[in-house]
Amino acid sequence: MKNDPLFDGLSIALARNDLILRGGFNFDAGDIPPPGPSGAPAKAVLLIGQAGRAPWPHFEAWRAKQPPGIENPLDDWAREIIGATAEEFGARAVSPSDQPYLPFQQWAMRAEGLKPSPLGILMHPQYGLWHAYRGALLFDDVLIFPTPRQAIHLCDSCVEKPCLNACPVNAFLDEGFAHGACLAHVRGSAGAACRDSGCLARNACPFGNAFRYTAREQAFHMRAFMR
Ligand code: B12
Ligand code: SF4
Ligand code: SF4
Repeated sequence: MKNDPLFDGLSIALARNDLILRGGFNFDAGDIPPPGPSGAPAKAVLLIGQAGRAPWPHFEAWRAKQPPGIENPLDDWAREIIGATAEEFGARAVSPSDQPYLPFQQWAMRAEGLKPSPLGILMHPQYGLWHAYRGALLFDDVLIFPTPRQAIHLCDSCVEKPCLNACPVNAFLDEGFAHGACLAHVRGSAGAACRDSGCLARNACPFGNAFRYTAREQAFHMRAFMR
């Protein structure tokens, strides 16, 4: 996406906060797209997110200037930055926390050819499990995207799957994530390791080490999850 002036401009604007473009696509006839900036169904979506811990210091600097007690500071920070970027580039911004929830992971699978790990988090060939989506831009016009490629799915060649042996309550079941069992453990007296430095299963994955979030950032996400 590097050669297109729109994508270049967006990348430069987002780089001020170490956020990155995470690919996109034009909606097709089988989709029910959310509204674009005009209010008519959007024609294209472009995902914005983070690879590893890079945006965290920007967020912390922003947060230090806010009044205490904000309920969802990371969402507010991302909405502020991505909202301003949308305005500058004629798009409508949406957030992964907007309700009803938008299908961010399905969009990401289409945009970047990623597949889910056994944990539910999408596996990235370079970032491993250490990446997230902070927003998306919806456009009224179709955009020209590079031909999408299926990314290498590292979980396919990971024989021992250490992620599946690391959770003290075996929260990763064939039926899906055992949210209640995880929550009870993380909130309980035995859950200090998950609480203080992040999900043991996510941390057991050997890939994307250079992108691993700091313990402080992981504890922040865990506190939000525990509420
Ligand atoms: C609700 C939600 C949850 C619920 C899931 C409840 C449930 N059983 O559905 C709970 C609270 C359990 C959850 C937890 C986590 N989540 Co969550 N969650 C969401 C949210 C806000 C909505 C999901 C949804 O319903 N979407 C609507 C449907 C229609 O869209 P979809 O693309 O088809 O949804 C897919 C996901 O729901 C996925 N899924 C279903 N169950 C679970 C459970 C987990 C743990 C994950 C990661 C995915 C997942 O399967 C769907 C099919 O592809 C999304 C953001 C979003 N808008 O999608 C983030 C999102 C899926 N979560 C994310 C993450 C990282 C997590 C956590 C790992 C960390 C965290 N943020 O706390 C934790 C896991 C807790 C832990 N022990 O570490 C990321 C995943 C990023 C990635 N790299 O893939 C997302 C995309 C948010 C983001 N900002 O990037 N989450
Ligand atoms: S430990 Fe293996 S199976 Fe689990 S997420 Fe990492 S690569 Fe995938
Ligand atoms: S946070 Fe802890 S209890 Fe929850 S899924 Fe991860 S390892 Fe299991």
